[in-house]
Amino acid sequence: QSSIQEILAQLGIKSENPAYSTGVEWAKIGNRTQKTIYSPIDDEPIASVELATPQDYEMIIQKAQEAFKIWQKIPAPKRGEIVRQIGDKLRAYKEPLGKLVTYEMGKILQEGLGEVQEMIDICDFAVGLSRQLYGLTMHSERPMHRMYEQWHPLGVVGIISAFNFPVAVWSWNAMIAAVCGDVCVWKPSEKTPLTAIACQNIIADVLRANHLPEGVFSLILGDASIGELMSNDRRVPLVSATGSTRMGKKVGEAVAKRLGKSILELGGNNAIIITENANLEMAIRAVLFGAVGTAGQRCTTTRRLIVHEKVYEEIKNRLVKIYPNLPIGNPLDSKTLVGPLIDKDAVRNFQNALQKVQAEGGKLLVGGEVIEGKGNYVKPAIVEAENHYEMVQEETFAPILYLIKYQGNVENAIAIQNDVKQGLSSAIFTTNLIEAETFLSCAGSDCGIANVNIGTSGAEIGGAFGGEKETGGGRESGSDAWKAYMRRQTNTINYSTELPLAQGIKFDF
Ligand code: UN1
Repeated sequence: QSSIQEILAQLGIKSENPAYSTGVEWAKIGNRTQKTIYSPIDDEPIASVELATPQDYEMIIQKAQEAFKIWQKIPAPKRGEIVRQIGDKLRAYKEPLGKLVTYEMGKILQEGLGEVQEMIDICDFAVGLSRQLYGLTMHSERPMHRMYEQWHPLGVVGIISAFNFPVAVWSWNAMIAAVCGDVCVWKPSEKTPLTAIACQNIIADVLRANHLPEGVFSLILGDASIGELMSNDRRVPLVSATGSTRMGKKVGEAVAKRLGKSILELGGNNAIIITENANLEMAIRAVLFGAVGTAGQRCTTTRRLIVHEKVYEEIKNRLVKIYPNLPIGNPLDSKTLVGPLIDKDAVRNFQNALQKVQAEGGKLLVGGEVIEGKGNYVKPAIVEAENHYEMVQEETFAPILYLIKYQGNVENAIAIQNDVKQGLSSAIFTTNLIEAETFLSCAGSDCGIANVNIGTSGAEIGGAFGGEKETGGGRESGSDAWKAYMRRQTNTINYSTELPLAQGIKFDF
């Protein structure tokens, strides 16, 4: 078991000499506020970082703009080659980086490593994509005219990421943006700057080896004020933000005010429907990973369980039996399945939500205790509730599962599942074709992700990731999500010696 100091050293982070971003040329100026990062595992300090000032921001944006001039002209497949090298480096650093994710964020090591695997996978995806940034050709209505579209890079892309996936979500944005010819400025969560510095170090190495300016990928550690600067900055044509709906509304509003583009990946209130035709073994396993995995801190976490009355008691009894035996503890221990929450605020939010939902009539079936001692450990809770309760309508970023009973046909379950403000992920467990297809139909789930016999969390990078309603509507990662990182240009070329007008308009003089 390597110590945190060894891991930091492997990733080029000097903990004894707090650095804003080790290895980044523009990190060496000014007096900045220092922030110590404590591990949610044991409340021990890991390292300190310095937070950026508005002057740092200014310098970084200027460097990014300069880098864009170079980067946009490099052919896309050659940009893909740089991303390939980043993917290789991530493979080499998977172990220490995955461990640092666990130390800093608290998710179990399997998930820390899984997160780095997502980064490696998106690199592979982006490398292939770098040769497939296809535009269409159309048939012109005019003779001897050619019409087609091409996709050009946008410029500087601002990425605001959350603590819960401190590195993977950035990579979905950054690697796709990079092959598209954009340069990225990344503002990670203030709670998880160290993993971000580790990534920046890895990337800086690759850029240096290829004689490229580091401004192609920049990192800025700061608080919400930096996100605000970015959102209001016309030099940042696209801001991609992951986090709470409250934060997303602020970013979205500021970006929209200047008619910029945004990709918003905000809160979820994800449900699993279990019908009377479900394979209950599979359903239970999916519920466990979805509800208590990552200690309930994924945007795709299963927050509501909508169960048919015929199987309700069985599901409830089985879960209530399993929950007290969940291995909660140090996320580095291979037997642990539930690690700590990110910080004391998260623990308080967990307690408050449980208190409020009980005041509304919710019945706490199991869990809900805070584990005394070091670290931010809680016992995942199940609450029997009704969908309209205020707390059930909210996303509490903690392991609370609301158990909701439905009667009659699957349409009733779907109506409950859709009756929230958020629209990220959803799932149904059924072996009945009609129920499954109804759930996936236009009259079914209103979420960006809808699964059959798979839980709500743990999406693959190959699909477009994101959701509807207050989840923000953005799509990241796979499929054709890349199009949001580019601007489309329609080109019509006349190779005749006439000048015919479209729509047959005559305009002779
Ligand atoms: C997030 O929680 O912000 O689908 C992203 C999942 C992961 C990503 C979650 N692939 O659970």
